[in-house]
Amino acid sequence: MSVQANILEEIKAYETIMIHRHQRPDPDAIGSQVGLAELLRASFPEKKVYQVGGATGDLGYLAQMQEVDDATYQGALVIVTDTANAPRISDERFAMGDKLIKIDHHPNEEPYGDLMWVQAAASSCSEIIAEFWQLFPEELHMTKEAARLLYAGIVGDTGRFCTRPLLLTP
Ligand SMILES: [Mn+2]
Repeated sequence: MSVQANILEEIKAYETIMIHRHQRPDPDAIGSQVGLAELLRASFPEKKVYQVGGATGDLGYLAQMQEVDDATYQGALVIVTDTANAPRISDERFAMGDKLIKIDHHPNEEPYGDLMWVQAAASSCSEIIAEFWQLFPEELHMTKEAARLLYAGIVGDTGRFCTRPLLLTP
């Protein structure tokens, strides 16, 4: 089974899914994190999916984080996007889940997690999440909001030329 299929199987197996990203987020961190969260909410409405991490500051127009208590991590699947090494993950409670998955596009020099999908050739982690959807079009449902977030992440990491307010303000 491919790692992508494996990740989808794990997502299906868990009732609660916590999604983290790196500290001091950029558009790709939030785009990949919340883009994946929106994709999973649309595809598996019976599951509880949370986006977790510190405040998003001037990127608040992209998305807000959710407040969760420690108990939420009990028996949960934790997915971390766009984060090369564990010390950089925003909110150290990522380690409190039942299983940990790393999805990233930085060189995999500091691996972590039970499962890893690392594709260093990808422009952005948001591109990898978009590819995840493309691999399983029967099971994963894209939404306008997920597309907006993934687009912001892809543009943010692909060209630092971005005139952010013009391109991305909804
Ligand atoms: Mn990135």
